[in-house]
Order: sequence, then structure tokens, then C-alpha cells
Amino acid sequence: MASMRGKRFQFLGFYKNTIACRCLSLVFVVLLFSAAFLSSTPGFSSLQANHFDGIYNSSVSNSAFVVRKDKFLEVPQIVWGLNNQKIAFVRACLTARMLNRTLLMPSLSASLFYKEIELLEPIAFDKIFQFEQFNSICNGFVRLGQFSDLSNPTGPFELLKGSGRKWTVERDLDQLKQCREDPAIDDFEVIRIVGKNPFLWHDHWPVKDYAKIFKCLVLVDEIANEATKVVSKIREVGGNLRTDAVQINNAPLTPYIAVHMRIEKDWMIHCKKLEQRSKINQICSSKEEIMERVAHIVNLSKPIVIYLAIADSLLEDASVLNGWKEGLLPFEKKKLGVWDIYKKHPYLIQSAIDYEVCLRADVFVGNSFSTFSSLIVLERTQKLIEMGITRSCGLDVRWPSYAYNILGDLGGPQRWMTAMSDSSLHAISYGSNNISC
Ligand SMILES: Nc1nc2c(ncn2[C@@H]2O[C@H](COP(=O)(O)OP(=O)(O)O)[C@@H](O)[C@H]2O)c(=O)[nH]1
Ligand SMILES: *[C@@H]1O[C@H](CO)[C@@H](O)[C@H](O)[C@H]1NC(C)=O
Ligand SMILES: *[C@@H]1O[C@H](CO)[C@@H](O)[C@H](O)[C@H]1NC(C)=O
Ligand SMILES: *[C@@H]1O[C@H](CO)[C@@H](O)[C@H](O)[C@H]1NC(C)=O
Repeated sequence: MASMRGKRFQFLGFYKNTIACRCLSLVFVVLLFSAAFLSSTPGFSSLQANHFDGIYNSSVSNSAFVVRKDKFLEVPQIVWGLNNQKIAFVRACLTARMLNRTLLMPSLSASLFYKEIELLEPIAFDKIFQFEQFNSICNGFVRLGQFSDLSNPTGPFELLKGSGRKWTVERDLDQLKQCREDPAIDDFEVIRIVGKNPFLWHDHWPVKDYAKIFKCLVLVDEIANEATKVVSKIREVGGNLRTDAVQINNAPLTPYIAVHMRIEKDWMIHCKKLEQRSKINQICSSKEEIMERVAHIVNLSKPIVIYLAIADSLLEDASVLNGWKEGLLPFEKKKLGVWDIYKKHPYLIQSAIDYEVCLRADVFVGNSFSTFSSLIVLERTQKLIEMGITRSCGLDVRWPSYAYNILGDLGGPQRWMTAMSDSSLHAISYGSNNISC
């Protein structure tokens, strides 16, 4: 933030030359002051969700696009990890938009079971994300509806998504176009897509369309508050440790690094397979490699707290707290004393809290093949862009993100920013080591 402020004041100096511009610069001073005030208020950074919604224009509406409120799309239950579910949900929204239909609020899954359908624990979308907020931010782009909005007792049109190698992207797109154009289908109040879950559907939309809808996903207060408690705790331990070690004056917020250490059993199996299939050997990082690379991040003001976003129960080796270089102070949920906050909740909510904690971190380090890490970097990139920073890879800016699975400068992790103009979400967010820095 310091360097940004410096730039803004230079900009102001430029206007000071003429008297006529003095009043203008006065207006600027007021605006700058309020911006500077907001950014140095403790609540500002610890409540980044508000920061997204409040200060910047959060409407994603592009034009007077009207989505029909009397025609609906129904999709299968959304499954797997939190971010697989978010991607699948957004893909369902974009499909509904293409059909000019309201998406019937789908069920998400609270648990992480992959195979046993009866163990998937359906959970309503609005138990995790705010329903009204979603429609208000996404107004004019996509729309969510409730099953109680349905009027017609006649059955839906069931649309079977094709599968197998012969079911190409083109065929999939043709099928959707046909649904839109054929009155015999379009007249149905509900089109119900059956078969594969939306994460496995062909993708037809650019990254920026996904990004627009991610912005409409605002956590319900109960979950956002849990994340705020965890972040406060991290900053509190950081503050205590730092005042013991070095005297830091006027530091309103103790910074922290969040590392999404993706070293759980399920991931190690998945990533080894992925490495073999794609012939890329940069996907799996060991605990030691992650520690080594994080230690080489330049310009960290040590000592600094490292929050380890990790699914503790799935760890093979419980010693993630050992082996960190001097000045890097690792904490996981138990050592931090926040396990009580997490343990009340099912997988999906635990993961959503961790996601927020990583999103709000001063520095984030993750794995470029993980959807969890990738969507965090996408949101952080979006925030930087809204602040006017479009290229930050080499610069000393706030909120840097890194990928530890790729070697960057000086033995550190590679700087990471999402290529928002990419045409494929898969290429930038979970199937690639191309991280645009
Ligand atoms: N960070 C974090 N991950 C968790 C938690 N609980 C489970 N997980 C992990 O999250 C993974 C699935 O999440 P997903 O969003 O798909 O991320 P990805 O698999 O890394 O792309 C699971 O495989 C777990 O290892 C948690 O509380 N925090
Ligand atoms: C927000 O952006 C939308 C679309 O770009 C625009 O129509 C609207 O006027 C903006 N609102 C504000 C408060 O700037
Ligand atoms: C969606 O349908 C409504 C009602 O028929 C129409 O006014 C609107 O233009 C349609 N939107 C698009 C993008 O086709
Ligand atoms: C590290 O800090 C120095 C001094 O503030 C700055 O000049 C340099 O650009 C920074 N390096 C990086 C990679 O951020």
C-alpha cells in the first residue's frame, strides 16, 4: 500500500501547478484522505469481504440483459471439493444464462466423499452463500431461483448430457443451442439436465465470465464471522510474537503468510498420477520443498506468522510445524487454538473458512494445480485489477501470491497472477503450470 500511496501523491503534484487546479486537488486530497483512512483502519484488511463489496463497484451487470424469470434450469447435485463445487456451480449458471433461464438453486455437498452418493450430504446453496446478495450482485447477468417459484405442475424436459470421446465441445454446444431455439423444448418451464455433474461438462465460457460470477458468491455471515475470528487470532499471535522479538511501531495490522500446503494423502495420489499423465514434474511438492521455497521469498518482514491451510486429519506425517527457517513461525489450526471453530463444521464449511483466511492473507503461497489455490489467486488478482494494478509480477506490491510448485527467482516460489483474459478456466486454474508471471 505504501508504494501505491506514493504514486497517487505524485499524480496529485502534477495538478498543483495551476491555480485553477488547486480546488481540484483539494477534492483529490479529500478523496485520497478517505481512501487512505479506509485502508489503514484495522477493520479494512481484516474484513476483506467488505472491502470487495463496499469500496469498489461490485455490480457485474454489463447491459440491460434480462434473464427470464418464468423459465428454469435444474442441474444435478454439485459435488467434490469446495472449489470444484464453485466452478461447477458457475458453469451451471453460465449454461442457464445461455438458455436465458433462471437457475434453480442447486444442492451443494457438505462432505468430500467421491463415490458413495448416499454419503454426499446435500446442503442447500444458501446455507453457504447469500442468496439475495447473489442475485443482487449478479443482476443482469445470471439469476438464481427457488423451487417454490415453479408454477407449472407438468414435468420438466429432461436433457441428457452426452459423454464419451464422441461427445465433443461442438456437439455439446449444439445441444444447448437446440434447447434455446427449438420451441418444443424451450416451452417447458423447466429443463432438467441429467447425468454428469457440471464440473465434468464441456466448458464454453471465458475466464472473465467465471470471474464475474465468483464475485457474486458472498459467504453467509455465520461462516464469514468464523473466518474473521481465525484471522484475528492469527494477527493476534503475530502481534505478540513480533513485539517480543522486534519493536514495531504503529503497525496496526500484523501481516501473515498463508500457505496452502497441499500434501494430504488424497492429493499425493492424485498429483503423482497427474505428473505421469501430463509428463510435468512440477505438480507435487514435498513438505521440504515448500518450506525451502517459502523461506526464499524476498522482502518478508520477519518474524512473520505462517498459517498452514491444511486438512490436518488427512495428513500422513503430523510434523508440518517442524523444519521452518528462522523467522517463519508456523501455525496450524490446533497450535493456533482455533480447532474448536472448525470442528463444529463439515468439510465444505471448514474449507470455506480456510479459503477466506488465505484470501485475506498479506502473502499467499499455493499450488498452481489445486482448484483451492487457483481460485484464491484469481480473486486476489481481481482485487489488484480493481485497485488499478494490472501487472504486479515483478513489482513490490501488496498482496502478492506465489506458486510453490514452480521455482521462481533466487530459490523462491514463482510469482503468480491469474491471466484474466484467458479463454479457458481449466488452463489457468487447475490444469496448468502457466501462471502468467
Ligand atoms: N485448506 C483446507 N483444505 C481442506 C480442508 N478440509 C479438507 N481440505 C482439502 O480440500 C481438498 C478439496 O478441495 P478443493 O477445493 O477441491 O481443492 P483442491 O483439491 O486442492 O483443488 C480436499 O481434498 C482436502 O484435502 C480444510 O479445512 N482446509
Ligand atoms: C457499476 O458498474 C455498472 C456496470 O459497469 C454501471 O452500470 C453502474 O453505473 C456502476 N455503478 C456505480 C455506482 O459506479
Ligand atoms: C431473454 O428473454 C427475454 C424474454 O423473452 C427477452 O426479453 C430477452 O431479450 C432475452 N435475453 C436474451 C439475452 O436473449
Ligand atoms: C524489495 O524491497 C526493495 C526495497 O523496498 C525494493 O526496491 C524491491 O523492488 C523489492 N523486491 C521485490 C522483488 O519486491
